[in-house]
Amino acid sequence: MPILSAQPYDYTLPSNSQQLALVIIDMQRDFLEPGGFGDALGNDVSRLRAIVPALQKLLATVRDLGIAVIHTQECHQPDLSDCPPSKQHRGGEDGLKIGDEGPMGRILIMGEPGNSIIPELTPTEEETVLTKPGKGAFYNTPLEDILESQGITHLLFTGVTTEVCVQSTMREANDRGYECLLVEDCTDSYFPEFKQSTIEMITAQGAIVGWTTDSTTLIGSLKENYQPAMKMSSYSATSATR
Ligand code: C5J
Repeated sequence: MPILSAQPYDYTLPSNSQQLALVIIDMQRDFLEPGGFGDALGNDVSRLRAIVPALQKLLATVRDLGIAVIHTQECHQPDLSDCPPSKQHRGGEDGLKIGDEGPMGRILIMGEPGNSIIPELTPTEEETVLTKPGKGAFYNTPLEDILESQGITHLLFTGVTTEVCVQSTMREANDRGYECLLVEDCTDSYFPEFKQSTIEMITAQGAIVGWTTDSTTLIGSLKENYQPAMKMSSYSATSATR
């Protein structure tokens, strides 16, 4: 089994890359751009952009190797039927609430401009895009069925924000038996100290929730241990449809 240098100790990658998935949590305009949900809650959204180049490099490697990619988007139905009042009414007293009209459309509503994934990480047609009403990506979504049907056992976590949706999803995955690895320079928080605390909580007590590493180490190990996916030539792609 391929071994990856990680904290609190080495992480064992699966021997077959098809058992692995990159999970990109909520890299949507709502959290990274002014006028979205993150901004409405009073956060400095600009600091989250720093992870984009590292995440782009990791995504490119994962795509080359044919590893599964799952993008999530935190959002609600336009009629808010999947948004409990307890969630809708939270936030600062003056700021926009979920469902209110903002500069990028209705806040945190499915299909609105602010809800789209940032252009640098636009999903391909083969990748899974999962809309989720909760902070954790397993709550009220088909994620577990999707992973089970594809035989995925190991999850690489990235995205925002580290201590909210990323950590919630990683804990849900850990309880379901997945081997979870957080990529430290591909996740961030509006609060640097919360990111650091999350890393410490996850890796404490012998990886009680999972492992962490950095994208350079991960990319090196993925390239060393897995073969690039076979790309269909235009000739065979055409002939396959005949
Ligand atoms: C938050 C998230 N912070 N994606 N959502 O409300 O972390």
